[in-house]
Amino acid sequence: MIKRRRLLQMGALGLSASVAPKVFSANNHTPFIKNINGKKPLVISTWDAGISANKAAWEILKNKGRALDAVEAGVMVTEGELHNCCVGLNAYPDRDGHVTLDASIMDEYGNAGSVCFLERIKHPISVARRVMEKTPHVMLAGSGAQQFAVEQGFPLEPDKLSEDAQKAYKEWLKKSEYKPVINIEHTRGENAFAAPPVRLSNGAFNHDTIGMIAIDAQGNVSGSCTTSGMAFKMRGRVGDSPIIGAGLFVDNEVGAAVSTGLGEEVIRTCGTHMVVEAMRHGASPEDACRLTVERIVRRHTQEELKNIQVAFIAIDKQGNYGGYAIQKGFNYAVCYADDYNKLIDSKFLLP
Ligand code: SD4
Repeated sequence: MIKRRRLLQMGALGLSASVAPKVFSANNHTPFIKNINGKKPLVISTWDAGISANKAAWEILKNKGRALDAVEAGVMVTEGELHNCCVGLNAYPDRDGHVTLDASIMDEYGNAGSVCFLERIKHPISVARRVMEKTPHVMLAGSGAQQFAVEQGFPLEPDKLSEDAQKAYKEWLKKSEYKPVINIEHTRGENAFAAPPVRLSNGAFNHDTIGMIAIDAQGNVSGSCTTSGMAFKMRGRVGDSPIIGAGLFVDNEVGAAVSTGLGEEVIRTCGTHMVVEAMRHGASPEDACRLTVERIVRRHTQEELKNIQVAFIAIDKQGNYGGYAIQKGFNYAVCYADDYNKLIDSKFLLP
C-alpha cells in the first residue's frame, strides 16, 4: 500500500526512480531525509556576491538569531553595493533608462511579502518585509509600493543611474537590441550568451540576482530574493524574484528554495514551489533542483536552450543543501561556520 502510494506521488511529481524518496514517515507527509551534508545554522546564497551577503547573515545566525533577520540583513549588503549590475539602485536600468527593482521574503510561518517594479528605494527587501508584516497583502507593485515605502519611512533616493549603469546603458542604446541579457556573469562560461563579459569600473566582473535561504539554530527556515531583473528589460517587466513559488518558496516543514536566471522560465514552472514539493516527497535539495531544471529543459529545443540559464539552490529542514543549473557557470556561496563561507560551482544539466 505504502509502496503504491509512493509510486503515485513520484508519478505526480515526475520523479524518476533515481531520485526515489529515501525514507518516508508513516503519514507520507513529513519528510524524513537522510542527512547528506546537514549543517545548522546554515546560509546559502546565489553567485559570488553571496560571500559578503552570507557574512552579514552569519553574524545573526551564529548568535542564535532568527533566519528571517539573517536573510534580510544578508541581501541588504548586496542591495547597497556600489558596483553591481543586477541588484539594488546601482544596477542596470530597463530599456527606458530606469532602474526598477523586485524583491521577496518569506518567514518560517509561511508568511510572505514582496515588491515589484519598485523605483528609487535602496532596500526593496526591507519594503517586502514590511509588506509581509504590516499589511494584509503579499505583494505591492510600482508607484503603490513606492508610496507604501515612503509612508514607512524609507527615503526616496535620487532618480539617477550609477556610473557603471550609465556606461552600459549608453553602449546598449547604440543598438537598442531588445535581446534580454540574463545571467550576465554567465557569459564568462563556455556556453556564453551573446553579450560580452562585463567588467565594472572597480575591475571586478559583475554578478547577478541574489537569493538567500537560511536555517537558524532553532531549526527555522526563511528566504529572500532581490534583483533589478534583466538588464534593459521592457519597462514594466517583472521577473520571478518577487513571485512567491516562482523565485522564492519556503515551507518550514520541508525547507526552502530560491532561483536565479531567466525569470520567465521560472514563473512558467512555479520553479521554487516545485523544488520544495520535490523535497517534501523525499528528494534531496540537489535532486529537487535538478528535477525542476529538467522540467524547464524539456520544454525547449537545443537551439533555444543555448540562450537560457536558470539555476536553483535549496536547503532542507536537516540543513542539507544543494543547487543545480541548466548551464555551466553558476555558483553559490555556502556558509555554516566563521571559517566556512565558500563559493561552490553548481552542477549543471547541459554538456
Ligand atoms: C529575473 N531571475 O528578473 C531574475 C534575474 C536573474 O540571473 O536572476 N538573473 O528574471
